[in-house]
Amino acid sequence: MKALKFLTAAAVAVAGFAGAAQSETIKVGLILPMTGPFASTGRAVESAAKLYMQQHGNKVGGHTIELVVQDDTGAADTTRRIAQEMVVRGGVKVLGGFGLTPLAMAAAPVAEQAKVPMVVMAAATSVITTKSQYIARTSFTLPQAAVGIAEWAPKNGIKSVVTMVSDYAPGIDAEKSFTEVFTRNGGKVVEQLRVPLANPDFSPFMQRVKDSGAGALFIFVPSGVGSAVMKEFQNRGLAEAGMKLIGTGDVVDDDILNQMGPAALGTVTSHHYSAAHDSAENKTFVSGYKALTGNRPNFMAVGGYDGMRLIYAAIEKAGGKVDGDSLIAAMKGMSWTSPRGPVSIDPETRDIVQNIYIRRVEKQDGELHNVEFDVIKDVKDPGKAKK
Ligand code: VNL
Repeated sequence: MKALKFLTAAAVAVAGFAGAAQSETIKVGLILPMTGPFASTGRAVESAAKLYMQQHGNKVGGHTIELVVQDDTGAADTTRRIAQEMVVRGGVKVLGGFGLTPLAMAAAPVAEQAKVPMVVMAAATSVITTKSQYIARTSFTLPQAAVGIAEWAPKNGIKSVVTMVSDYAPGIDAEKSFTEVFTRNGGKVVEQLRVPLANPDFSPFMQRVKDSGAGALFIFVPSGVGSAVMKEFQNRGLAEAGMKLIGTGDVVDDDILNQMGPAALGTVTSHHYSAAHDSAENKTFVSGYKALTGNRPNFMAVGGYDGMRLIYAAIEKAGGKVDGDSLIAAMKGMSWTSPRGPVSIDPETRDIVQNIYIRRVEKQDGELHNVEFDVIKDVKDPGKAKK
């Protein structure tokens, strides 16, 4: 042991003489909604990032990683102020987190001006990664997730749909891309409803859905809100009226799915992550996350876990350099096996390329799960092609 330590020290000294970068403490600053209505997203991303560090240690490429987490409470002006403080005074080398689209948009100019990489681990509107050359994403985009169910539904007896989305950027992304692909495949969208993001009351909207006589409701609500949707879907007797429930996977969040009860059974969604995904990597992830938090990881958690992985791998690949240009260059084209399946960072858009799975809520071993039954492989964000 002593000899080994001596050797390591000697190796570092030689590397130093050869002009290699000095060993540094690299601060990674996560900005997340840790309180407020979207605190579940902040907690999921933070826990998963910590799990990644627990499993992989805090030494990368000769450097020491230090994680700093700050709460923006879900307020965009706070996100921007924290981002500024972190890079100007806090010595943060990489920004991460970003629970919702308006929060990511507020921080983007800071990343751009400071030339600091910004890893979006949760927010999912297509346009975010176009706001700075320093942004990469490990979550997903709504167009990416929505296309799967938009293709599946018309082939499986669903011909007419009412769409219901939260009235802000990712909801509009989901509504547009679902409608476009569903219609192109012979489906008909009979009504488009937009529900306020803050304190939504779903009951009058559900009544309109019921009265529409459509075959299914397509829904997007952000992570954490699905239980309220399920409750109203049940209260208004929509399932009894023959209405199917489809959507992106945000509505059947794995961390709260079990509490949704029988109303959630049979819901078919398309998404990039299910806690029930059958792979060795996912089993390790799920059991580690459960041991750390007592709960199942959801799709927000996998975004945080892979976000840390991307940062670690970039630091390693950049060969000791820790400036923003070297790190973002290292992230481009990076590929790995995530708990969700194979993923890569598109070198042109810096957005994640990943499988989108079609899943149905089923009861297995007394618990509700999003059981994957079909897959569309290596999906790039379809939202980018049109811009
Ligand atoms: C966003 C998109 C947020 C999908 C979400 O949950 C979500 C966003 C907080 O981009 O604001 O599930």
